[in-house]
Amino acid sequence: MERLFATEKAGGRALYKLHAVTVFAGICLVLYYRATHVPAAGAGRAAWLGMLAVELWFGFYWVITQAVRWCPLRRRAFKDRLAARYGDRLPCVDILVCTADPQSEPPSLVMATVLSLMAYNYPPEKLNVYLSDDGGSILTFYALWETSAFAKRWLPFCRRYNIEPRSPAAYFAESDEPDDPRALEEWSFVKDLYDEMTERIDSAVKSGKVPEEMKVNHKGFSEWNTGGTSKDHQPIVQILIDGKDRGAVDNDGNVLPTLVYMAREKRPQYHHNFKAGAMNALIRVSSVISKSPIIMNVDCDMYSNNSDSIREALCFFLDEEMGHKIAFVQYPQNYNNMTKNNIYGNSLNAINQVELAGMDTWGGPLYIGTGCFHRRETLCGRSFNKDYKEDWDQGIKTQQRIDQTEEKAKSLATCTYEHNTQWGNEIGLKYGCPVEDVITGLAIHCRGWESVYNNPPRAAFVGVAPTTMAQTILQHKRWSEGNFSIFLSKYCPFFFGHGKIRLPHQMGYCIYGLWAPNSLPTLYYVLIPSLGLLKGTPLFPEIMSPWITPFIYVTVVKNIYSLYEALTSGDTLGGWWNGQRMWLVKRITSYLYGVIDNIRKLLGLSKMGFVISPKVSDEDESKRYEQEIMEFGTSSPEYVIIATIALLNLVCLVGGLGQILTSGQNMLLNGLLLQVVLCGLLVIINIPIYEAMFLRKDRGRIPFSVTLASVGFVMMALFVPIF
Ligand SMILES: *[C@@H]1O[C@H](CO)[C@@H](O)[C@H](O)[C@H]1NC(C)=O
Ligand SMILES: CC(=O)N[C@H]1CO[C@H](CO)[C@@H](O)[C@@H]1O
Repeated sequence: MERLFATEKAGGRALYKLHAVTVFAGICLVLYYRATHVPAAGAGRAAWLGMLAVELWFGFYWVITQAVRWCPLRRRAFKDRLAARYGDRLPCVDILVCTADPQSEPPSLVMATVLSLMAYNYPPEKLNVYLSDDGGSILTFYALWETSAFAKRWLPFCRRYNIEPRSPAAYFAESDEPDDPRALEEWSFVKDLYDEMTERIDSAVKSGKVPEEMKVNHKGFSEWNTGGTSKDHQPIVQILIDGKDRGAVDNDGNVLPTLVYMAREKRPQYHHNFKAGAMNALIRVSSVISKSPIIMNVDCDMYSNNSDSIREALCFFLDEEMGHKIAFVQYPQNYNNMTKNNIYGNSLNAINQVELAGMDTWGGPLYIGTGCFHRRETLCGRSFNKDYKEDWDQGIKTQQRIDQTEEKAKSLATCTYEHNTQWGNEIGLKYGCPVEDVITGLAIHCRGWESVYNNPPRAAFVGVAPTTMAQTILQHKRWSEGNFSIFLSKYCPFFFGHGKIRLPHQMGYCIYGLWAPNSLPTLYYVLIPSLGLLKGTPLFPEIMSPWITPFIYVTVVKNIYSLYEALTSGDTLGGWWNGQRMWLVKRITSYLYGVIDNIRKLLGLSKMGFVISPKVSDEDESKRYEQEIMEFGTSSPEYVIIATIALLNLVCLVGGLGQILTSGQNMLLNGLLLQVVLCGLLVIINIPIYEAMFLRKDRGRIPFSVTLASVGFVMMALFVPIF
């Protein structure tokens, strides 16, 4: 029988492996040189030993990253074959969306996402969309109510003209007016309806009030009469559209997908476990309303950019040969707010195109918490068993009264429901970690399942990238901190995965687990050689020494390869260069904070915090983002670190070169040349930082207080007797 998907090996692997072997040999030579040329006691001995330790770490981390580059896979789904074989006899799908609160995630943005999900090219009676509102806000409920009405227009419109993408916000922003006058009429009509709805939602959010007549006419709003707050309220479950109700049809008379609003109970005395808690409540609530065998989960700011994604995902689950092994199908995270040269290095291209595809070779990509299709059974703790047969027809067929269903669902969304159960541990998403998704995926892999990475040429899900420095640093702090805390916990992939998943798969997980500790060696490498240059202490081989070759070879080849990887993944040359700068910035800020917070936690000093990256930014900021000007603006400690490192390297370069030139000794230059090059590169890559400190006048510049503090730190560093 013809397969429903194809697996292809990425090309050029022999060449890649050859290159990797030579780089590895280079690393070994560098380490051998370091270990055998330690200077005698005195000046640079400690610094030299530090260099040895740092290069050992970098070498080790480089080896870890090879696991996913060794032989990446590409998957291709054949949805035509799926259609030919199954027609519309497809499983039901529950789509779970979580939103935090109407201030950081504007409801109109969330509703565009919800509409794109309702409009999937999929039998609507088999589609169920659930929105969890952790803000417990009447505004979000009101927005969803408006959406359920607008969907009656929007879904037929999508089908009639087969439009893409099916998020109205994205569609009307991207598409041109149709030429055909009849189509134009409907286009304008639907666009006006959408604009009016968005305006009503936005003004309700702005005033904080829902129109009075709405409140009296629809019983759902009475849930908010009890005077609860976002942190203290009863569970709320409202079925806005019941797909089993034959009366719920769109303007063309087609059934509508089920649409459910949920705000789980919140009480100040109970910990709510952030997004994982919301997801688990949704899994339970959906189990009494639709109980579909497939659960899809997506962030509220990530709309569907391809209405066939569900069908593509099913090609993997329903494949006769492999399907029974697959627990989840992960799509990449794509952004639509990228500037051309990607100033904050946020494209995730290398992760999307190379690393996740490389994980697929060894058992499957990580679960990244959005754009993912799961089997309900595996998410609820089932272990892999080759004899297990999934019942794809399962789903709820009984015709219970809607208010009875809602009552039952509410009882599953209370604060105390999970007490003395395995929820958050063996069942559902795991608690206690800021990247609950990764740890959940790891546990699924360790229960014997595989996962599949589907990265079609046309992005399936599109979200909003961080558009400021602060947001970027925050996002990476969360990721690096969370992954490092997994590494330090009993879930460390090397131990937890031992004997359950393959070694390269464990290594793939550790690429992210070890992001955070990279910060310390990187700090060392951008500080000590530069200071050595200023004080005339050589830390690299002399220019005429043959030992200089492996240093240059490893550095040059590694960077050429990273450039090649970036260009073939869709970055520009400028984007790669900006990515290198952000690589440095992230390592000396986000990752450093990730390490510090984990240490604090180990010492019992602080409880885990969770900060939501705001998705709204003011007009000035947006303009600078579009012009690719880095945004600072506030006096945060992380900017002090960035400014200090940049300034220190400038001082060391100028001072060091000055001494070399005035001393007139070629000897000195011979020994320090690599340090001049390293320090010089750091200065060049930091040019935008100097601009933000000294030249720019706009509000996004580095504040004077930060510059002042960094000058102070640089002075201190110059007087510390390290050498
Ligand atoms: C979304 O899909 C369209 C085709 O409808 C495609 O041209 C576009 O590149 C996709 N968006 C992203 C961000 O990839
Ligand atoms: C939050 C944000 O910056 N959104 C912007 C994303 O990009 C589109 C188009 O480029 C803008 O219209 C949004 O304002």
